[in-house]
This record gives sequence, structure tokens and C-alpha cells, in this order.
Amino acid sequence: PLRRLRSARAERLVAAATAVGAGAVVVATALVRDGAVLAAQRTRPPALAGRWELAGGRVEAGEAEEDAVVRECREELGCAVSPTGRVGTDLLIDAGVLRVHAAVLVDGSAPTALEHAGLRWVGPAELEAVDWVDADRAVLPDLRALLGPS
Ligand code: 523
Repeated sequence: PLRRLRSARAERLVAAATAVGAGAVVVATALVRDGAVLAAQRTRPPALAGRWELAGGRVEAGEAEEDAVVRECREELGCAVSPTGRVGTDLLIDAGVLRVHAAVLVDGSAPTALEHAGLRWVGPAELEAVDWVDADRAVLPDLRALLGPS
């Protein structure tokens, strides 16, 4: 019940922000393989370079969030993914709102750092130690729940 309430409240905030043109929807991908999630090291802007994120980016006008997840993973990671559902609640960020979607690799596909400085698979025990960007660090409890026990 608490999660639903928090989420409904966030939805209203986002709807209000969007109505006044205050921001974009940014999707982030919790790509899971063998009990680990993929972390990608940003190269830009300078304030975020070197820190780690869940790969993703802005949803384009008229684009479904799941389609944006698939597109961003193809563009940034050169791999085919299949989204499997939302993770956690909406997060307010400078750019607008960040929404995390879980995803799995399509058979035979593997990620490559096409736009990131590096990639690493992070298991539950290592989640805390990664230097995540702030918004993504807020998702860690949800990622831990998604990955299950180490
Ligand atoms: N985040 C963020 N975490 C996260 C992503 C994918 C994005 O905090 N996992 C923030 C970082 C930027 C904004 O969301 O402030 C847009 O992400 P970016 O730069 O990866 O998306 P682009 O490349 O679609 O957007 P432009 O920078 O506008 O090209």
C-alpha cells in the first residue's frame, strides 16, 4: 500500500511538472543477467563523468517508455533487450523524472560500451560500493529486491 501511495503521489507531481513544461521523462535500464545488474560509467557532463549509472536517456515525443529502453540500449550498449517491468518509484531529477525499467538480454545479445567509459556487472553484495550518480543510488533498495539475496 505504501509503495502505491508514494507512486500515485509521484505521478501527480510528474503530471503537474509536465503540464508546465518543466521536464522530460528519462528512462534507465536495470539490465539483469545471472543475478547481477549492468552498471555503465558516464563520460559526460563533467560533473557526472566517471560515475556509474543504469544506461538510458530521454524518452522521445510520442515514444513509449519500453521502446525508449530498447532504443537506448541498442544505441548505447549495442545490444537487444526485452523490458520486463518498472522498478521502484518515479525519481525527480534536474532533467525531469527518472523511471527505471528492468530488462533482460535477448538471447545471444551482449552489451558493449559504445558511449560509456566502461561497463560492469554488479551483484547484490557490490551494489553499495559502486560510485553511482545520485538518482541511481536512490534505486539501490529496489535493485537489491530485484536481484534477490547474494
Ligand atoms: N540520468 C540519471 N541517471 C540515469 C540516466 C540514464 C540519466 O540521473 N541512469 C540523468 C542524467 C541527465 C539526464 O538524466 O541529467 C539525461 O540523461 P542522458 O544525458 O543520459 O540522456 P540523453 O543522452 O537522452 O539526453 P541528452 O543529454 O539531453 O542528450
